[in-house]
Amino acid sequence: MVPFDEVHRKVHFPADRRHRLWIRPAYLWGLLALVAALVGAAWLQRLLFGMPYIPLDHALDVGQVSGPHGFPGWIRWTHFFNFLFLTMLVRSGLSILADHPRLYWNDHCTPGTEWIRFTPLEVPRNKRWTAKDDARYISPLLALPGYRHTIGMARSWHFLNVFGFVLTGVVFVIGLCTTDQWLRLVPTSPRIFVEAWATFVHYATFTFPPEPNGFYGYNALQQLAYFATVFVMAPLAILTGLAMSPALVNRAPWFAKMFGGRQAARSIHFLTMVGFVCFLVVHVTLIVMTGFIRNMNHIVLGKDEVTPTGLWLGLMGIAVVILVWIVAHHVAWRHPRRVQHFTRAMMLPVHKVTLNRLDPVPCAAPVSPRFWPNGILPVREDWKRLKEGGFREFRLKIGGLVERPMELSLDEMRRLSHEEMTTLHHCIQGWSGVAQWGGIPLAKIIELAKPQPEAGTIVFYSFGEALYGGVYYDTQSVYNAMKPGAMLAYEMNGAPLEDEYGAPLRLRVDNQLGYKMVKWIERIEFVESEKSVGKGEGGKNEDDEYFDLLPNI
Ligand SMILES: Nc1nc2c(c(=O)[nH]1)N[C@H]1C(S)=C(S)[C@@H](COP(=O)(O)O)O[C@H]1N2
Ligand SMILES: [Mo]
Repeated sequence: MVPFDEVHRKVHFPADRRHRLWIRPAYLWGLLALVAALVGAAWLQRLLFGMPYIPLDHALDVGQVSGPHGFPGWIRWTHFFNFLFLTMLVRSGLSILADHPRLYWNDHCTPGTEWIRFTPLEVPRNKRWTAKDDARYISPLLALPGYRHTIGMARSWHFLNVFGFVLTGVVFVIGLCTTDQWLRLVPTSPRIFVEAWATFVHYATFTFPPEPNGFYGYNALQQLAYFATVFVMAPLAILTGLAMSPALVNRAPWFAKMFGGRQAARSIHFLTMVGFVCFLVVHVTLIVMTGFIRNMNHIVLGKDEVTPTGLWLGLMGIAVVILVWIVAHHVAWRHPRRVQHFTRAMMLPVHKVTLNRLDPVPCAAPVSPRFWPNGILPVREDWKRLKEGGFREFRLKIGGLVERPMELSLDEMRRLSHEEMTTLHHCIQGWSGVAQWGGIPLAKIIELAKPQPEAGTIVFYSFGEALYGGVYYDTQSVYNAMKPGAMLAYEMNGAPLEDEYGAPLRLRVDNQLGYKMVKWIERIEFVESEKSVGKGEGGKNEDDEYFDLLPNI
């Protein structure tokens, strides 16, 4: 159960819960102009040339059909599960979006460059404003699990449903390809575009086109819409989802570039969601308006009849989906640890054989003009004293299961080994940024300290506190610490690390998300496994916010 004490209430249920949608005016006008142009053209055509003719092909000759028709069981079930998983993805996605309520086309996420934002606030320039400060409240009626900064649980539900969504899609496409049902979706003649436009002219001028019986065939616009959701939007949603993975993007920057970059991928991921929701609204409206009872029998029972059974069963199906939303909401708030562990059991093995094997390569982009900060500056007296002395007195303590425990000053580290790497930082909240980091490779620390064979995990303890109090810490497997670019950084963009960004020392491991990269490091400790530290989940965010142990995505 998430404790809803004063600190949690402040984070999850803040006083400022205003919603506001702002879209760059040029985009809004562009969209309006596009819609006006299409509808205007439709009216013009109708007024000047009359309503365009739509050929009534075999689809209308009910009962005399030789081609594909009907809705076999695999279509009816995948249709149901698709509705379930898609709505769960949308709802959990909205919680994720609210955690960084801005979308950009540039990977620097420079405040003011967003094209859309879901917050009334502009980023203040005169005070420290972290990404956590920027997170917005979203109603749990809309989002899963809703409230503010619940991204740990939101991601759990999102990823669990990805498994279901992808599996459903695979079953559906295999079904299509192994029967003649694909002919109902895939356009086989360019004539379809002409007919689709003719159909659009009907709708846009408030006239129903001649309606084929959906049991036997679709109208051209309908077919194109179905084709686009299955073969364009769904793959695009999956690929842009992957293009937000630090492990993948920092190994193969071209993957994100295909979509215009990591943030463009995030924007497109959002737009596919908008596409799915628009589709859902239009789809349901037309289902209701073009023979609701018959249509429900088609998709629920697979029968072309006009009896109420399909409608009732269908409404029950919808009720089941809504029940799943409600149960998921309660499970997220009451049993977050179980959800976290279940998600880990599903994801970790997959990550270990896929994304986690990828090694980061340097990023070619220029450094970001303004890198979003996160976290709470240390308030400890010893850190403040060290800071006053320019961190000359700072000694990094390295201990635990090592043959050679040691203390190192910044100068000593610099002399031991210095490496530089420019990387794209990915925060779990959604923003990214490019910076050049300079520091000592973790591989060098491991070589010097000589961990004992049983030491599998390195713990990094911060001088700073975490969101809900207590020392901020996180862990790395020794395996990951040996990767290229894994370093203790004391420089950022060629200058000593500023306080805000983790002075005197911070971690960089750019195949993972930002929360793993502890700032203001005080000491590091080699242990057998993360289970012996804190609540045993692998880090302060993993303990308190139900984040993943291995966030390669
Ligand atoms: N000590 C400490 N380290 C921390 C955090 C924190 O809250 N405390 N936040 C993490 C998160 S969520 C991110 S995204 C990065 C942000 O690094 P930046 O402030 O340099 O952008 O630091 C990570 N390291
Ligand atoms: Mo983060």
